[in-house]
Amino acid sequence: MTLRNIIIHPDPRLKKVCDPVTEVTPELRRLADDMLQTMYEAPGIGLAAPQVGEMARMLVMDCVKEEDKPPRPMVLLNPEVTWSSDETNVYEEGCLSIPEQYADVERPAEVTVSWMDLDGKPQEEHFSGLWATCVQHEIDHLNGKLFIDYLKPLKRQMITRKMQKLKRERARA
Ligand code: K1U
Ligand code: ZN
Repeated sequence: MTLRNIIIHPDPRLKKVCDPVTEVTPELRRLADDMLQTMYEAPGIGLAAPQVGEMARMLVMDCVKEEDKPPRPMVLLNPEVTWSSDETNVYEEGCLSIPEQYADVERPAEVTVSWMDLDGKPQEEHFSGLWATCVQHEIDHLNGKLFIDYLKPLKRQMITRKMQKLKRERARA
């Protein structure tokens, strides 16, 4: 397994709509392993393929926070929200592509998501709580959308400028 570099906003790859996965290849399985390892190491609770520069509709997540519970690594290919609740939830979101910036985002509190697994089989599951927030945040990444796109323009610009500064500093180091 290889740790992948996480792309930092602003970057055109984070604004693109990703391509559907048509075949589960050994390379795709390797990417899934790499993404899970990269997510756990960050640490994070989710990661979408475009965040590591791969423009495929694939995400990984594990929202188990309790240390006494077993981890639940999930890999979702071509995920789609098939139902969302009218009830909404506000969660202070972060993003591994926008380090150390957090903001409240309102989303449906519960969603049903269908996807293909790494065996090529269709799956469907109902998500609530942090899992629902995370899966929606990750599906947004596959559609070129970031959590800051839900914020007022001024706040979004402020965060973008901070990230431009961070990238300049990292390039110099
Ligand atoms: O997609 C990403 O950038 C990952 C992101 C997912 C996410 C966080 C919060 C709400 C929705 C989606 C992260 O994992 S940011 C890091 C984070 O939230 C976290 C890190 C360690 C422990 C617990 C949470
Ligand atoms: Zn993110």
